[in-house]
Amino acid sequence: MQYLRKNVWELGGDWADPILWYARGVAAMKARALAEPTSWRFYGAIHGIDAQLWQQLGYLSPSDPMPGKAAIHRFWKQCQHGSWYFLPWHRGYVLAFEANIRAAVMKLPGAPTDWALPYWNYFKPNQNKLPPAFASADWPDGHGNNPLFVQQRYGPNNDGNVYVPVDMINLNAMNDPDFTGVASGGGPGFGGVDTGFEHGGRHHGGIETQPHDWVHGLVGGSDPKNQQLPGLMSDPDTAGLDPIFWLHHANIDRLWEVWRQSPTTHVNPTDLHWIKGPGNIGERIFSMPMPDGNPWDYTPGDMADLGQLGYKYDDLSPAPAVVQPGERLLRLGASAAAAKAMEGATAVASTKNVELVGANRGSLRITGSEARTSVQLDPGMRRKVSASLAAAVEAAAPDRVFLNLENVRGLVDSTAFQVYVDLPDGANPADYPERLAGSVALFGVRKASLADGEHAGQGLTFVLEITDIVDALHLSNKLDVDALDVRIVPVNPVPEGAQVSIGRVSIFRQGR
Ligand SMILES: [Cu+2]
Repeated sequence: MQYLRKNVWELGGDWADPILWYARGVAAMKARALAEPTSWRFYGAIHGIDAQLWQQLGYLSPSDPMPGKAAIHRFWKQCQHGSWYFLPWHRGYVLAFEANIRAAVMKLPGAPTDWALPYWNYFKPNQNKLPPAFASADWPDGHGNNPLFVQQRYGPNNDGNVYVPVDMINLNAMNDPDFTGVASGGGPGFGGVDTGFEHGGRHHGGIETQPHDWVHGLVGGSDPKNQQLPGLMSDPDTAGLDPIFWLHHANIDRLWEVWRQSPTTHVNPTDLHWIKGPGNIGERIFSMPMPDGNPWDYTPGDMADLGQLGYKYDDLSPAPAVVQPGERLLRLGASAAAAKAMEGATAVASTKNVELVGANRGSLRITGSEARTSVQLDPGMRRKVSASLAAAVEAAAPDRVFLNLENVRGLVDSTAFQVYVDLPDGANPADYPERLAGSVALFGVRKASLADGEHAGQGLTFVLEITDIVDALHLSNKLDVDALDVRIVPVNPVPEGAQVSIGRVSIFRQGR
């Protein structure tokens, strides 16, 4: 049987059959005790669990019997973030969860045998609102206790109106030619940087930063009465408890397949270290509890080809492309043939020659509705970037340039901000969309800031490609400066108590 995952907004109604059956399956998993490996909360804990936070949010009571130690060690706290395992780990997690829901559904009278998880494509026009079945406290018959409803889902304005503001998310990562990123300041890659088992890694990959992290923070928000209490979706230790999590991750999973198929030069890592996964070097394996009571162990290699996994998506149309190097050449007046040649050139494996172009001085505290800093540019490096951009008109593709926000720390995961480069003094950022370097949501920042956490509180690092901005500055002769201004514009004012800071703001160049 091949299962078909469909768009949740195009099923034919707010409570179309696949959603109704999903709700019944969720209710069945929620009825099981925490200690049962196929229970709702056990599956949430596979992603992550913070006992104190779960208790504060009403998802754990001191009287809950816990699973055995072996089960906890095998299954809990597995989610892979800030890692090239982000995509394959989540693909297996969603597959196993879907199998458990389907098994629960098939025990009910009149159930379909081909139920598949719908996905939420917030990019499609008029589909950025939370699907209505998730927003209602009631079942379709008007009675309460709808298991898809979550109290702690606050939305982008922390007022309970849940939607994804479309101007805050993008698909830029779909144009990244490389799956694997560079941890030393260069491109984040479509899928993330080369790591071992990484439950909360520091460098978020391209598709992980945008739209993945953003949708988490925008949907979850935080409790308006206590901003340090996240909505479930905002924090990796609670995200798996929200039924919308699975539709968001089905969409991220779909985007991986869209990226892989178009263009055909996009390929998954062929590195054995990726294919065989962390278990192969003596680290934890990826393992999920299945409905028959047995664990299912998998490797990233097992997840690489959708055709082998027994399911597909109803829509894999390519994402709208942002400016490609070839278009840039046309813009500069090159011949169409030269531009065409350039399109192929992006597929060639890069040498990953990464160098620091400049950095700001000292740590930057983010409070209120704006923060500014200035990145000092090394004159020699600046000339190198300019020369590469100038030469690109006739020759090879130019350097790629990346803005790094290093060691971002804080206590509130729903914090999100937009990052602008070289805005004129006093300018309203909204008037300068061409200076928007990108946007960052701090999904996972609380854990990454704990001094006793896995990375000793070093925080998260985000990488935004600014090649186009630097290119435009170069073309208008504005790159010949000692420093570039960087302005941070939070979506909602950041309270002092959130303790958000950026350790260093830096710019790197990466040769093609
Ligand atoms: Cu996620």
